[in-house]
Amino acid sequence: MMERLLLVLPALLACVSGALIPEPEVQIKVMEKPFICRRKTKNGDMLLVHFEGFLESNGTRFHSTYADNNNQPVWFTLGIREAIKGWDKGLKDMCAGEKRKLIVPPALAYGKEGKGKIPPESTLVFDIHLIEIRNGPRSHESFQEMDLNDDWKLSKEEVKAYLKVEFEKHGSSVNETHHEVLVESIFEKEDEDSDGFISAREFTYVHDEL
Ligand SMILES: *[C@@H]1O[C@H](CO)[C@@H](O)[C@H](O)[C@H]1NC(C)=O
Ligand SMILES: *[C@@H]1O[C@H](CO)[C@@H](O)[C@H](O)[C@H]1NC(C)=O
Ligand SMILES: [Ca+2]
Ligand SMILES: [Ca+2]
Repeated sequence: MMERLLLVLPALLACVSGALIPEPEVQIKVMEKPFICRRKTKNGDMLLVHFEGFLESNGTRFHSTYADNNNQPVWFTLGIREAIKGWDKGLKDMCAGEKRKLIVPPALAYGKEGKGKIPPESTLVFDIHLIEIRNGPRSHESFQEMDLNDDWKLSKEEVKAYLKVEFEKHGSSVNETHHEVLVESIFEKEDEDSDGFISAREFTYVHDEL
């Protein structure tokens, strides 16, 4: 009986304190919104962003993609804790071309430890310009794009055709042998029931790497 109680106690406490202590929030200010918004960001999307990050305490800039990254924006996948929690919370429902200012409390940034130029318990301010949104590799849209004959499963030919286009998009030359090997290794991992196709379920299922 006591053991059981000990097991549920933490859950109960979490409920109670959750009700009393408000979750830390990201403050979002929309600075600029484009006229046309074809789609808004959602978890799993890949976002190309320019950004500058400042310490709220004294305004020191700790990073800028303009100044510190040769003016190159960076890719970031939304909703998978790739950067700080504050970004996952603060960059949803955003349009390409939109500019936002995020004010991120330490609990959603680098917390008690801090990181590099960022001291412990720092509130951070980000100016973020979203340049482009792309479907993440596991999105529904990516699957439909790859499934050329709409039978809700991906054949090796379909995966190969997709890789070819992706490689060409990024300016890499296409090496047939290399692609065969790549496709085989993808199927080894993703085709769980080994029927020679990647089903929609097998595709969407997120493996440990995320
Ligand atoms: C701002 O604060 C950081 C961290 O405490 C410190 O390293 C930096 O020297 C400060 N800059 C100015 C201009 O006061
Ligand atoms: C293609 O890739 C394979 C293995 O990755 C490599 O051995 C071969 O030399 C490559 N061929 C060309 C033409 O680049
Ligand atoms: Ca298919
Ligand atoms: Ca399968």
